Amino acid sequence: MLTLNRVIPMLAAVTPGEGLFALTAAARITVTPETPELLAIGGRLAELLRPATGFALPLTAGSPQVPGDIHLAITDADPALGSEGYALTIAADGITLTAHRPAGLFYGAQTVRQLLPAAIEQQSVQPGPWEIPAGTIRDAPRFAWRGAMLDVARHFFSVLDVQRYIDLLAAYKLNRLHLHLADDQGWRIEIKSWPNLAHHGGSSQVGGGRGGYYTQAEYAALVRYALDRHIVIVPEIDMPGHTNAALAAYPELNGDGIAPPRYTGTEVGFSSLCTEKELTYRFLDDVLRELAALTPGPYLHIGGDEAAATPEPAYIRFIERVQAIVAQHDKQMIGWEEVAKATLRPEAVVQFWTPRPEGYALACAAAQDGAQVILSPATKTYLDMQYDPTTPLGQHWAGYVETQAAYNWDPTTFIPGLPAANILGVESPLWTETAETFDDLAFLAFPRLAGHAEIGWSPAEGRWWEDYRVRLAAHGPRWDALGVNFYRSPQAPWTADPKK
Ligand code: TNX
Repeated sequence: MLTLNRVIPMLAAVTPGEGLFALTAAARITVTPETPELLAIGGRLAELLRPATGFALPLTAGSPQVPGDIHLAITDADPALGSEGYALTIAADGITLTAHRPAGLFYGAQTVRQLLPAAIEQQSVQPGPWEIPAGTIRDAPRFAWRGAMLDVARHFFSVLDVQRYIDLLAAYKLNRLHLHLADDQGWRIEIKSWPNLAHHGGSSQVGGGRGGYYTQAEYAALVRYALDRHIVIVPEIDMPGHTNAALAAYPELNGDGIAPPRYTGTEVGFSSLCTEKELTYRFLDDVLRELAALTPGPYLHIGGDEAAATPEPAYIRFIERVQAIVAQHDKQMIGWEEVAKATLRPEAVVQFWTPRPEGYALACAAAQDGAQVILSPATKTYLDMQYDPTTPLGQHWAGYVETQAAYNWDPTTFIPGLPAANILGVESPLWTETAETFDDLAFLAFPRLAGHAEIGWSPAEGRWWEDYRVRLAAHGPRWDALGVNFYRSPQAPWTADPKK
């Protein structure tokens, strides 16, 4: 079925045209101006389209467009497209993609990919034809923050697994990957000044497996890989609670100076850094300095959730000291909603997760301090919630979250009294107490994450479930082609036809 109404996230504006564009063996991908960044974006589009088409799709710079080409250009003509928007003209004689900034071209290329039949995702040559109906598209995101969080602490995931997840996020125009790098069960990032964090703290995980950690070189490569796909990695070291792995590695961080055993269960709220020792703040200064040096993005996430083992006055003093350390390293602090118990600096970002009166109050208190709020309501965005009582993975402390429930909500009306101006965007956390393999991650994330991507990108007007579920179903063959182990929710009319 030839239609422009097949893209997730839903396009902001579409005007159908006459006829169609057919990608043929003669097509080239051209870019102007000739910069390494644009050549990289054009090159990535060519790499996506070559395996299934079998076409050469040579990349050329600066050359005038020949009929049949896909042309990518940065222009000043339409600054209203902003830093991530793009315009796309699809006509019988070619495709023209323009944007104000490179990120827009990257997202426009994802749209071209999705407008082609699902068979474009296959890794072997398919028959085609490779047609897109003519029309014009103008598309830009609603929210600046369109994120996913991956918990690599409860279970460790390899660099390759994280890269694969990044590729899927990029296909849905997400732009932040928050990595939950430390928790009770494991510490996952090499810190050179405190090496036992990774060596000992990294050697456990839920259920007692080997765990693991990223060397700084591996982590830097992940940051680069994500940036090449216009995704900023946001590192989180959770504190003062969720710290058993660090406390096991360095006994002096404990109030009593005695290291606890490593922890492989799934309870929360029992551990705390000693907030009264100066050593704790020297330790955090070292950790955050090394992390800041690995982080080109502006944010450091310090967790701050579920600190049940830290008395509240001590917790508040702790958060206020840590936010000063983050600022000394020229970063903006992000914390889970509990950090709003402290007086926050105006550049702070608060991540809402508890859809209960306390959570709403903390989000509103944060906004009153001038903070921006990321919405991660557990009842909608927690990818570790079971879809229904029969789901073999996940938990249900926030309820069951089926595909429609995950999709049917709006960030600006979700928290009563939170001004829209304080909403930075949406993020979908994937906690991994029950997820051990990439297939487990994929099953919990898809299809719900696609709906969250649409909530973060698409205009609220015109977005509705009955239309979405049909578009969603057409992504099933794409995920099949990519080997993504998605959940075939009974709520969407899945099809197996890769021509769709
Ligand atoms: C709550 S959400 C947590 C995590 C758990 C998750 C499981 C949040 C800030 N804390 O420690 O992994 O629930 O759903």
